[in-house]
Amino acid sequence: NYLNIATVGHVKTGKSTLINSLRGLRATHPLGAPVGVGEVTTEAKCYDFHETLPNVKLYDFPGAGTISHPEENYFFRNGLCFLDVIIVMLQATMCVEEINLTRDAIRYNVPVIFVRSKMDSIFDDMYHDEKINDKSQETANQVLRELKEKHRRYVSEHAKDLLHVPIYHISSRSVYKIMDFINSRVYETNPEAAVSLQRLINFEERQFFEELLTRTEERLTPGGRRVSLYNDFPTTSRNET
Ligand SMILES: Nc1nc2c(ncn2[C@@H]2O[C@H](COP(=O)(O)OP(=O)(O)O)[C@@H](O)[C@H]2O)c(=O)[nH]1
Ligand SMILES: [Mg+2]
Repeated sequence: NYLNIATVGHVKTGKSTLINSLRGLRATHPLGAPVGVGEVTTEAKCYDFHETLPNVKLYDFPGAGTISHPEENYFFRNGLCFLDVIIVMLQATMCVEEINLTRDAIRYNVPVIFVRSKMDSIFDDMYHDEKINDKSQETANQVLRELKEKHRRYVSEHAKDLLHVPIYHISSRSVYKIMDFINSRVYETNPEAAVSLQRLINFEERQFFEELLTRTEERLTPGGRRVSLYNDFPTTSRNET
């Protein structure tokens, strides 16, 4: 009995990179998902998540087919019944495809999590465009609040029924650092190792993780114990968003 988590969304929204970063695998790793490639098939690829979660599988759904071609959306709809969590990767503005897809998923009773990735590069761009004066955690928190408010207003206006769907703004670069930390187990012998993680600009990686693992737990161990990956997750969050 497997728990199936899928990333879906337009091409280049960071779906494959998110899956790789959750697995702690670089794009060049033979078992990693190919990154930065135009997608031509409608076939989802399946990956193992983490050794402590052997029943959890990650599916990389290609953007083309699941999002752009209405007739091929049929394949996705058919696949929906075997998915347990869908991560819808958003761009700067949410399009009708993402809205329809999310409504489909909800209709099939599959929980959806919105994710906007690449926050590190969005943050960098804002700095270079002089929209922000520094790259501190406080400024990151302010940017997060503004983006979340913007998203809330947009959804209120265009898809009010989706207001309850959570959104997390993350950087897969940060997810890599966090997963490397967890997988190295360095913190068992060296508690100071967490300090370098504290210096990382946090977007909403921790909140995203918690959401993902809460969804995972609900399906894997209803009313049961917390999965071990969660316990290993270091407290890096300094943001109060
Ligand atoms: N800076 C930054 N780049 C990212 C991030 N996620 C993905 N990318 C880059 O965005 C491009 C597209 O990513 P990919 O995962 O292939 O997107 P996909 O088409 O949705 O699977 C690649 O060049 C990635 O290196 C991120 O969190 N931060
Ligand atoms: Mg991809």
